[in-house]
Amino acid sequence: NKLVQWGPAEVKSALLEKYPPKVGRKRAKQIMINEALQNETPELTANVRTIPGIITMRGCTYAGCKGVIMGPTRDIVNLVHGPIGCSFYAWLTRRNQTDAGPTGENYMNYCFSTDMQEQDIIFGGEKKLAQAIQEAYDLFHPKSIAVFATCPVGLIGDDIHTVSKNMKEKFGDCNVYAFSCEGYKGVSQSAGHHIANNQVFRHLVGQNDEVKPGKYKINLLGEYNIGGDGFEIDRIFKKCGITCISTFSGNSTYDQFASSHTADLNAVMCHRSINYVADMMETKYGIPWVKVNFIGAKATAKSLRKIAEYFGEKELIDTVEKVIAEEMPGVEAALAEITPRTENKTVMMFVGGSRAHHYKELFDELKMKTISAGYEFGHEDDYEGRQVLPNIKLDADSRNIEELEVEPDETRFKPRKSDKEMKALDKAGYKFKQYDGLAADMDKGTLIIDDLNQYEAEKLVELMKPDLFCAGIKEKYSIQKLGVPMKQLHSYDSGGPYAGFLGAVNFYQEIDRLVNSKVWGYMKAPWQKNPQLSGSFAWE
Ligand code: CFN
Ligand code: HCA
Repeated sequence: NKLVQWGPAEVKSALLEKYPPKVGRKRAKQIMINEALQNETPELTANVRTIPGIITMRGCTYAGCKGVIMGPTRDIVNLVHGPIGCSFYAWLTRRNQTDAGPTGENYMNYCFSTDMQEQDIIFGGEKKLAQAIQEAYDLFHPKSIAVFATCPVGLIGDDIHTVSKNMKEKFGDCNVYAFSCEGYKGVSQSAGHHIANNQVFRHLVGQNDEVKPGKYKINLLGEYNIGGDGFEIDRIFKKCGITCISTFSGNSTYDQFASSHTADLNAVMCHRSINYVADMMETKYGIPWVKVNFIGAKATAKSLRKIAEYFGEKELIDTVEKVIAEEMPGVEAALAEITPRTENKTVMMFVGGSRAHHYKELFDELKMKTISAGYEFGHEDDYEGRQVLPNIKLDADSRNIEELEVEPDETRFKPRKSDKEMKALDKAGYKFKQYDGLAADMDKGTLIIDDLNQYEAEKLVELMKPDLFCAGIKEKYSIQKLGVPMKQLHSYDSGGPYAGFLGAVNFYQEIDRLVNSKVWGYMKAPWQKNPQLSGSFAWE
């Protein structure tokens, strides 16, 4: 076992060995050997620009805005102003599912684009954009059209906001607005989440005051219905008698966003992508938010209890307990059957801004060991588990949100602050929100790596030989070629759902099949394993 020979410090130096000194010094700050002890926690740098030349796993700002936040909404026409490739890239590749029923509108299957050409870059694309908005309106008469900027739009300066505003006024019955989410902005897709959140809050939230029927009203924030996760969570909510007014944004509709301010509580699943909306709704409408996680059966039970506890009504608390008691035996039976085959297997996870943490719950349930993990674009709070609340200034009438889209300078931080440090910050007047972060959940001596790149991924696998590697499509085949099974935790390959109780069982079964498959033993041809012929070439 290589792990015995290679301690985390040796692995870290081996990862950095080949870099030029300056690059090595920068990357060293993003690779942390976890101490899992307060006061001893070393520092980690996150949310900083990827060094040019490095093949990052990250995506762009446009992907974070159009693909991630707005993509899963089914009855808004999402029109991309840019070259066709940008639209094609974000066209259902994320596997966000929807159910429009027999009569509901669903534009998710369409790929709307202005198909920008060289002449638009030279002469400007605003007229073409207005024409495309008109065409979409004439064809579908949607409630809403959202326009997304791609890199060239920002470079030539097309005023997408004025074009959208003019079209909105012209139509009268269709809300048109735009997102300045040019791909190059910020350091990752994270900036795109922020830009999307601000515009969703400005143009959608609070548009419909009609109070929906139902008890225990919540919004589920940061759930995108990948592989049908949201359907399983909806099933559980229904069973518990919890009314979900709006999901941001899995299987969502324009009207759900518009009336989301009528909910009593925001349950935040992916904090990284949607915390801005949660904070703005708390500031403007006084709706508090709690962090939840429906990945993992135990985490699901814990999250349901957290929601019930917020409402504090015996009826809900009892129903939630009854649902947990009904669902858990199936989960436990599956685990009893599967864990003897998965116990002590090792896994690495490098995904986005929350899944590397959320999925650790499922691997814990399978008794597998997460030996290295990290985010592509997580911020300090995603590692640390503590958010310093922003000082948001909201103008209630004009919905002016002070721009918060600025990316920070390089920040180094301790993923867990000591009590002493916390007290000092408290004294200085900082307000905090506390939830679980990745670092606190990782074992001592594990490697936490931010913005892992292709070179390091392959090196890491070579050195530590995990039983399973989890990341995205760009990593999939290079890892499999190294003879290690690979599970995509973005698109779930073609699987899912993995959320909730039924999703957890589904996940256990798939991981069992992956890590216990015999196929990996055939990676080396018999003559590579046991060379029987030795000889020399004639010219030697
Ligand atoms: S569905 Fe979410 S859970 S929204 Fe975010 S941070 Fe991406 S698209 Mo890929 S799978 Fe990933 Fe998270 Fe939140 Fe998905 S871990 S990278 S931007 N993500
Ligand atoms: C994105 C979307 C993505 C990509 C996934 C992957 C997703 O960042 O543009 O690399 O496999 O989940 O679809 O994160």
